[in-house]
Amino acid sequence: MKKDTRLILALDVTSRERALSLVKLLENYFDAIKVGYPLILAAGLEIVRETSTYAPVIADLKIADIPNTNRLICEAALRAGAEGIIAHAFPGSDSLRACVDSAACYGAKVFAVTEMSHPGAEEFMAPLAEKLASLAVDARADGVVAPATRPERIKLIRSIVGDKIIISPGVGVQGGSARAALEAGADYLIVGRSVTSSEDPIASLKRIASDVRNYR
Ligand code: BMP
Repeated sequence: MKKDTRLILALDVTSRERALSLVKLLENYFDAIKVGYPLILAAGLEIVRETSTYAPVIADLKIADIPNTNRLICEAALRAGAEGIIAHAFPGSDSLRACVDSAACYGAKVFAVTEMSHPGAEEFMAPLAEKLASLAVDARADGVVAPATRPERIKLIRSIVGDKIIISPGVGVQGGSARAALEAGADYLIVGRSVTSSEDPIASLKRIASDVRNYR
């Protein structure tokens, strides 16, 4: 995954046509596409392959099951062309390792969720986030997901994961700032609705891209 724009487009739309028109329109302005349940359930897993012709696709299935089921889910997404997988760390090291092992067979990356970006994540996830980040390191995940809405937590998680890739959602609609997340140590920002729901998606994405450029 190139690190050029440092932006990952969260393609949370619910039609194949809208998804493909957005990625065609915006393809020069992001480094990867994140496809999750809203689009896969609406358009089918084949949408992973279709969108992967524009940029590497991270399948955000937030996989959280026993190791064997995790492996089966990963293999389905990887066979469909995903180059990255998002898995939860909380089911434990054996479950996360099943994802890492499956991804390794396809040369793909695994990102483990540490603390999510929404307010409710403070109830259960935040108190465990440091342990989840360590677990991601021990399981040899390639990277972690950490909240742009709480840059101080990105900083803390960076101190635990070293040079692993940090991808950070929560910029824009959820209130996070691109600059603060990058300063705290995020490698990539995940941006969704502030672009996909915008009347002018190119202008919106360019605005965020210029925040990223100014940060450098
Ligand atoms: P938006 O920019 O529209 O808020 O979208 C953020 C994207 O990142 C969504 O796809 C959401 O599911 C995902 N996400 C998140 O917002 N917080 C997390 O902690 C983890 C996520 O994957």
